[in-house]
Amino acid sequence: KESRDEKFQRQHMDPNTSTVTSGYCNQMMKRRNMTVGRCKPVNTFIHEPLPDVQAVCFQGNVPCKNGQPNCYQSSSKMRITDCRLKNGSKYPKCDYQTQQLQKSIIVACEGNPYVPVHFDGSM
Ligand code: UM3
Repeated sequence: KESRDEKFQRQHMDPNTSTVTSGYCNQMMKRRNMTVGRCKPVNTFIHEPLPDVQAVCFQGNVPCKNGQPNCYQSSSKMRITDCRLKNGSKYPKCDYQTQQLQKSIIVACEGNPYVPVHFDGSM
């Protein structure tokens, strides 16, 4: 079975892409199985090495959106792509807007080793 950290990597890690095209989200949301059963409405891909993203678990502690205490904000801006379902897109035709950004990321971390398991947002 897929672990929570494997799921985070499937949904959020794409270290080897630096420049994205307009079709990036449609292709990647499908390829990473986020269009199975429903279209996941919002999802962020991170274009930085995995060790740099894992290190965020030891950076600035911030409260998570759901009130839990185990979220962390990256001290540096990271290259990310936000995928947002377009208005009017209806399953199974999941049509996404692709937006490339450089922002500080916020992730929730769990376990031993202490690793990212959820993407909480960016700022
Ligand atoms: N989400 C992103 N990026 C955002 C905001 C939300 O990927 O900027 C995702 C993370 C959550 C989901 O999925 O939306 C619901 O909040 P996850 O817990 O599997 O990472």
